[in-house]
Amino acid sequence: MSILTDISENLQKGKAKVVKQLVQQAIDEKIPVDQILNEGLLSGMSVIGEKFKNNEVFVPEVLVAARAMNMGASLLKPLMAEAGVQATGKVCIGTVRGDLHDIGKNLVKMMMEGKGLEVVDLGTDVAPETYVQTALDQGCQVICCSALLTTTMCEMENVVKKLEEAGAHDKIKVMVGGAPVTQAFCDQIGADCYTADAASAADAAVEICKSIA
Ligand code: B1M
Repeated sequence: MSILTDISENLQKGKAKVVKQLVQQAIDEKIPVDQILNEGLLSGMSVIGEKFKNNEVFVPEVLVAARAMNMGASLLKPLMAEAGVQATGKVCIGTVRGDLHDIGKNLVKMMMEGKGLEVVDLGTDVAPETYVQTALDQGCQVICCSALLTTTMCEMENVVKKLEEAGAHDKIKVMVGGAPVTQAFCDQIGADCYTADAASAADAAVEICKSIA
């Protein structure tokens, strides 16, 4: 069994310590970071996602898998940051109000830091005014909103509205993403950028920061 399959399978079993050890071993074996992430950690998480959807596993199993995912990903983070150059811009990121899912948000953050962006992490369940106030106070060029629930993605529109009320939408842009979010939804709410995955989100944020600077 390849080490990446091993990471994926142990993640599905929620064996966080083993996942961490295997990720370290993969790093030592010089396996590219994006491969460890995509073929090891994310592949395991997507199996759990499908099983959760089909009621084959339940919340506790998903939680331990998510913990294993975060432990493995924490080892990759500094390596991604190492590859990055000097700060290419500053963004704030969070999961929208009412939504506690943070795995995707953490991945986006990790990818952005890997691209040399300074990232202010607001965590989960973030109110629209918190995004906007943070961006204004801390000089962020981009507000990044993640949502995983169809019932919470509407909060993204409130972020855009708050930014407009503050008269700052010309200087600060809003990026949106997460499983239920689409380009059509992004256009509908007047957000500035949608990307489907974390790596594209990081590339897009760098481009936006460059265009604003
Ligand atoms: Co929840 N959950 N969950 N959950 N959960 C989903 C999202 C769900 C689709 C499962 C299902 O029923 N099939 C479903 C939502 C259905 C819907 O809205 N229509 C659901 C539900 C219903 C719920 C609860 C309501 C369950 C309950 O309590 N009955 C509850 C809600 C709690 C709350 O938030 N208020 C809940 C709870 C949980 C756990 C706590 C158990 C756990 C979260 C743990 C954590 O995050 N720390 C959890 C999990 C893990 C999932 C699934 C299984 C996996 C989500 C995930 O992390 N995916 C999910 C099922 C699934 O997706 N198949 C599910 C991996 C992650 C890397 O993907 O976040 O999409 P994602 O990020 C991607 C891209 O979307 C993109 O980059 C990432 C990778 O490249 N991206 C961005 C993300 N943010 C971006 C921002 C960007 C750009 C790209 O720009 C700013």
